[in-house]
Amino acid sequence: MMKSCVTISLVPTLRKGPWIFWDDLEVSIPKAKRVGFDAVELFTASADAVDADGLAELLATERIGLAAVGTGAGKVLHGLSLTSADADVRRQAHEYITAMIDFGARFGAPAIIGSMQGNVEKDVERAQAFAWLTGSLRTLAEHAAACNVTLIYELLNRYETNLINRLADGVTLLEEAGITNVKLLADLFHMNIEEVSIGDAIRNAGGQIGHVHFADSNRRPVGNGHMDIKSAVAALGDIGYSGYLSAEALPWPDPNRAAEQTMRAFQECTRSNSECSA
Ligand code: LER
Ligand code: MN
Repeated sequence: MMKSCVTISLVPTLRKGPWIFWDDLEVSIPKAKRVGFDAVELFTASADAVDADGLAELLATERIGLAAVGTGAGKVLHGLSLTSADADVRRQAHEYITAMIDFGARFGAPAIIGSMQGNVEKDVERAQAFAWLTGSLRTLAEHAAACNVTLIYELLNRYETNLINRLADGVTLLEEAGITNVKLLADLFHMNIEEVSIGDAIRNAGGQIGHVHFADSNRRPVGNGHMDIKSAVAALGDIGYSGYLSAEALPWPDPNRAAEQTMRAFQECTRSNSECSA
């Protein structure tokens, strides 16, 4: 059975970003629970920006899970990337993600590598950028395995990375490099831009999918765009996906209504694919 999740960003300087809740954890975690979510996904400035003991207490009190932790702030706030031409930046990116893996692992939550994968930078050979990327994914995945969590690698659209953009290329990348303990993140917003068929892409990636970002074509909460969410969720059903549909979407028209709309869409789509009209 698929599970519901909602994102919380604790980085006020990124207000325009695609995260539903923005308040302190003391406010947003109880709100997420009230709306009915199974879990929250956190986007934080760094691993030490959150009081882990306080978070543990809140999650236990509200009886809600931590589904995943994002690492994108490493790039957007701190300028780090696993494929930077600068070896020191790559090393810091590695350390930053390692700390996020450790932070999430305390809660059984995997870390997500999205923006931190970076780009093939000017004057860097494409093969070199991929060697850095796969080398890092391998080492970070081994560290994650030692912490009993997987590592999540997210395919982003072409306006965010020039590495790879489609699920099938993610599957090939991991297979060819022989990397294990990494699952792919299917972000429906990115997929809407890059995939020929969202349903086919999901079915072909199958068990390699470990997390889903649940958003509509315009990145608003599902039901506010032209995404054929029914066929996307049907494809996830076909592959037996039992992970999270995590609302990484714009808080439109406001966080509370965005959360409620997401929950309505989630319930309709997972109750019975044939009834899904979101
Ligand atoms: C991160 O999950 C993502 O989807 C990127 O587009 C960052 O905004
Ligand atoms: Mn995403």
